[in-house]
Amino acid sequence: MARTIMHIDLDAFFVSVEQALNPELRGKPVVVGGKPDRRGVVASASYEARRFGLYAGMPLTTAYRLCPQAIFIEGSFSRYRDASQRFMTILADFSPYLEPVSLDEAYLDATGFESIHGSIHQMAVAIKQRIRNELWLCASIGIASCKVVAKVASELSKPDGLLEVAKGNERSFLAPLPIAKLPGVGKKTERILDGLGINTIGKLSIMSLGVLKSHFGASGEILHRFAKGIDDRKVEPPSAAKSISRETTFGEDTRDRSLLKATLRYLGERVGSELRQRGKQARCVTLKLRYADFTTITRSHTLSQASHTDQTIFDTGTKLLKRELTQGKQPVRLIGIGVSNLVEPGRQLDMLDTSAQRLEQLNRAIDRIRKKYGFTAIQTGRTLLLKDIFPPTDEGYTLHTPSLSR
Ligand code: TTP
Ligand code: MG
Repeated sequence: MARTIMHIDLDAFFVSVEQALNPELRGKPVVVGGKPDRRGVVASASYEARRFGLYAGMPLTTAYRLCPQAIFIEGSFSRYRDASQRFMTILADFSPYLEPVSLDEAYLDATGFESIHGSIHQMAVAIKQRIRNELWLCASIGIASCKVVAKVASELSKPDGLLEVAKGNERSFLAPLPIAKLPGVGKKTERILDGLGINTIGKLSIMSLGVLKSHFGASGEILHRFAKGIDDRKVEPPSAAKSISRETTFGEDTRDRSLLKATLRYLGERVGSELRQRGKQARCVTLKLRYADFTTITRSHTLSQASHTDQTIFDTGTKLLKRELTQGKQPVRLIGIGVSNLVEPGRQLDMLDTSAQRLEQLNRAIDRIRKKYGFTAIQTGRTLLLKDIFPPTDEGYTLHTPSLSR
C-alpha cells in the first residue's frame, strides 16, 4: 500500500531555542557551542551565521575568524530537552505513528490522514503553525512515500520549508542531487564514490550493484535502493519493544534436562510467535537461568543471520543451556529465553535454501492455527512433555512471569 511519510526537522534547533527565549538574538548571526576563545566546535549556527560559511562541527576559532560579529553562546541542554519534548508532544497530536530520531527530528506516518486535514499539505502546514505558535520555532517538513525521500525533501526545503515529493517522482527527485545529500553517505563514502566518478544520486542509482557491494559490503545494497528512492523502513514508535522474552519458575527446582529443554522449547515458541507477529527478526538469543540459591545468569549468542524461526531460537537456547549445565551447578529454579537486536526482515538470502523456506512455512502455518484456536492447539513433540507438569490454563501453561521485557 502506498504510504505517506513526513520527516520533520527543526531549523537551527539549539540557536532557535535561544532566539525564542531572547528576542535580542533574533535575526542575527548566532552560534551555540561556546565562546570562540575556547576549544570546541559549533553545535548549531543560525541561518544568518551560515551565510558567512559557518556550520555545525566547525571549530569555534574558525567560526570566529569567518564571522567575528556573531554572538557566541554556551547554550543549555536542559532548555533544548524541554523544547524537544514539547515538539514531540505536538507531533503526537497529529499521528500516533511517530518515530523521534533525535531531539529535533522525527518521522510521522500520515498515511490516510488526508481526509482529516483536507490534504497532507494542509496537515503539514497545521503542524508548522502549531510549532511556531507554541514554541516559537520553525520546522521544515518533507513529505514522500518513504523515509529516505522524506528526509532529503525536508533538508532541501530548509529553512522554514515544506516540500512534497509526489508518488512516482522519488527517483527523478533524487537523481540530480549531490550524493552527500543521500542519508547514509558520510564523508568517507562520498570520497570513495567520488573516486569512482559518482557525484550525483542519479549516477549512484545506475551503478552496478556488484561494484557497490565490493566497496561497501551489505550497505552497498541499501545505498543503491535509497538512490533509487526505495526504502521499506517503517515508522517505528519508540514503544515498540527492543526485546522479547519469556521465563518461568518451576514448581520444584530441577536438574532434569528433558524438562529444561521442553520448557525452553515452549518458551522459545512463545517468543518466536511474538517475533513473527511483530514482523521482526532477531540477531541475538539470550538464555536466563536462576539457580536454587537465586544466583541468576544470562548467556547470549549472536546469530550469523537474523532469524524468527522457533527452531533457531530453540537450537541456540539449547546450545547455551548445554554449555551452562556441563559446569555441574545446582538445580534450576527459573528458566527464560529472549531475543533482542530486532531488525526488519531483510532480503531473505537464506530463503534460497529450501529447508529454511520449509521451516519458515511451517512456522507460519503453526502461527495461523494458534491464532485461530489458541496457543496450545498445537503441541510440538517436545512440549507435550509439559502437559503433565504444568496445569494447562486458557493461555497454555501457567507462567510465573509471562510478561514482556522491554
Ligand atoms: P541538526 O538538525 O542537524 O541541525 P540544526 O537544527 O541546528 O540545523 P538545521 O536547520 O540544518 O536542521 O541538529 C539538531 C541540533 O543538534 C542542533 O541544533 C545542535 C545539535 N547538534 C550538535 O550538537 N552537533 C552537531 O554536530 C550537529 C549536527 C547538531
Ligand atoms: Mg534541525
